[in-house]
Amino acid sequence: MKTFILSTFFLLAGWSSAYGEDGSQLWLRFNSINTTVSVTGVKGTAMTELQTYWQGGPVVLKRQKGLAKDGYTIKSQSGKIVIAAASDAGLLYGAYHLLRLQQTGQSCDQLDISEQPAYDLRILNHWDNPNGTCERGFAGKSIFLNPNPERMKMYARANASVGINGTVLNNVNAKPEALSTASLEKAKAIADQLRPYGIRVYLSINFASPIKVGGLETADPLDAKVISWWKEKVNEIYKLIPDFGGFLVKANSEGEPGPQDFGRTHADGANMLAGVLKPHKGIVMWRAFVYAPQSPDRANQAYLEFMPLDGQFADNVIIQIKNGPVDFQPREPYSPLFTAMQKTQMMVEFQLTQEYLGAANHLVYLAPMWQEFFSFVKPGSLRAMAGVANIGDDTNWCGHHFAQANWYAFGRAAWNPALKPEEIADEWLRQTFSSDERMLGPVKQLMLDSREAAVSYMMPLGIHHIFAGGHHYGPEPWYSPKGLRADWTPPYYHRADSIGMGFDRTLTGSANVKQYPEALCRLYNDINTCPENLLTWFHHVPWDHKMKSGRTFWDELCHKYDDGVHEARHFLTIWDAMQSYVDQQRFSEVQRKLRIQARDSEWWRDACLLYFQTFSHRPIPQDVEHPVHNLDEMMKFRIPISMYENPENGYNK
Ligand code: GCW
Repeated sequence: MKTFILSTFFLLAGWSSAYGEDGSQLWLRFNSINTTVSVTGVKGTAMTELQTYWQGGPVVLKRQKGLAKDGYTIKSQSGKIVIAAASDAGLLYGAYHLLRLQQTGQSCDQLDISEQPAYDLRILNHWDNPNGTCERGFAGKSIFLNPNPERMKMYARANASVGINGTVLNNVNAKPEALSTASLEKAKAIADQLRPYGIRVYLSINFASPIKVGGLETADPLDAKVISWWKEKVNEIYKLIPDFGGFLVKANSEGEPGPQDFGRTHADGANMLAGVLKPHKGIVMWRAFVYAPQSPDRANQAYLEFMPLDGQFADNVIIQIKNGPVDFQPREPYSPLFTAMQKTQMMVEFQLTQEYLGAANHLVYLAPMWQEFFSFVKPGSLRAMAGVANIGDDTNWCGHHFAQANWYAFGRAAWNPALKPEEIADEWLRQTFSSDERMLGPVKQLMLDSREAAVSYMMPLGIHHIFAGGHHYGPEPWYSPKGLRADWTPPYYHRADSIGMGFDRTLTGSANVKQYPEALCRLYNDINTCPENLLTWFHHVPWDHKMKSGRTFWDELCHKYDDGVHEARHFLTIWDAMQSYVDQQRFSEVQRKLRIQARDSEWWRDACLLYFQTFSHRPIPQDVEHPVHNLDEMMKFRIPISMYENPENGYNK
């Protein structure tokens, strides 16, 4: 009885800042359940959600032909709110839109809304392994290991509430057993749970599956036996999961098998699978993340392998390209394939999990990075958007409460890439924390500044991939163990020497600039016009090169790193002042993380400046805070992998 009274009290009181919250409710922190509002019309998940959480006037859900797939309208009509859509999914998105208006405190009196998504396919990629580890995951184990029905439901609702309609259940480094009958049955169980929320499941496949699972001698995509093995496998999948979405494939990349092992091309491999999936309306998402140890410039490789195949891919193949040409670095130029390929369907892959951005310890809001990408790549030139999930079985799902914002923002941006990062942050904060302006203003600004700050304290001015070997958490610009392939070591990227630092990708260097449209090629090729935030990406910059600020490059570098540290500290100061507007539990958990971030930022600055100083031989300017660590100590220190992620993952690069 006592528990009942207490919990009723909490429900009535709503989520007051006096009580702890654990983040498990994400942005769906509705404080009333089973309202008595009339919701009539089409029955289904949209109706259930509204009946449970909507507190406004009567709602009618109706089907309407002629609206775009997944699109909806919401209109106020004679005292009622009418949500119309062509499909159940559209109605559900409309229902969540209405709930979002409620949760963000907007008026629902005179509604006249019409929405349709920019992309049909808005998809999460989980890098989850069969043993429950998540590659580059920082939020616990895989949620799919022992799917808990309540968690699955929450996962489905969270995705649907931001328009995500697909999920790849397993790692692109796919174990062949992903296609065993036992795992397919598991995938079916998950698909059944997600279907009512308009979410389809997809699988990553290992290209050598016909050998490893099927016992064949080859996986040559042109071999008749191989093709019929795939046909049978795909039939088996569709019997279990009739609306199965298709395959995601990492082939001939980082040691994964692929068509090139049999003298065939990416197009041969992708088209074979596409042919098998086609009768079931399935698709192939074929990744362009390829690079080779012998390549003089890793950034050139995807273009070199894929451009000759432009126009050769089947119509149900989409080439999935990471936003940048190297990896998910804090800042990269966009991958030149996006503007070069003209006759191929493409989708962008963003990384929500912060492999290269401080794992689940740093607050880095990613929407500004995606906005930057879309300022170069026209959203309309893409077919779809994929995000590498940052989700695990941690109570708060993402390890850091603010990492939830990246999951949220991904869905919103895949629905509408023109949404501004500040609008998305505003919505998310209001729903996840509160609409109190005293919190909203400063914390929104913090979020918006966070990515640039991380770039400053980690890798300003175009520096990239100077991460600690293996887990990529902290700085190790010196990391270069004997025998390790060069492109898995930072010196390959920073190339610091007595003259300067940076990777010469100009026409007289690796000629990477040539892969960009002519105007950009010219801009990037000239050290005096190249944007300074990409300077060492494209140029080997002399230490004394004069920057726009009037400083030398070396002095500018010192200032950038130091600015980053000051910003990270400032984030902590901002948050510390938020205690009265945020519940105690999340307040302290975020505070703890921001302290780590501030300390890590010093470590980044000190390690990088002291190390690069061994090449520049120049003093750290007087108006910059001087390092508090010693280089030799930092160089001796190996960051224990177990501090940041599951040690079972065991990376070597
Ligand atoms: O950035 C690298 C990661 C690998 C990852 C790979 C990829 C799944 O370090 O862990 O493997 O990218 O995207 O395939």
